[in-house]
Amino acid sequence: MIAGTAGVSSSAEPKPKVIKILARRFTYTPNKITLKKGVPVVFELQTADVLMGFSIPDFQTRADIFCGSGHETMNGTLVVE
Ligand SMILES: [Cu+2]
Repeated sequence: MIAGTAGVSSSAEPKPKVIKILARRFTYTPNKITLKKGVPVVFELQTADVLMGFSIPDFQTRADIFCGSGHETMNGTLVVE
């Protein structure tokens, strides 16, 4: 019933920008991400080898999983402009 969506405006809310991040021991790709202030984002995380922890302190996002020796050097930069 596609006609049922006719009244929905696609510009009412900004569509979340999907950011794909690939993690592997001991790097993130990309490891620098630039976002625009006010634009919602969805982080899509994928791991190439082992389970990983992920944390963005400023977003109060954190999942701790120790992935091995070298874990401490796994980091990247998130820029909001
Ligand atoms: Cu790690």
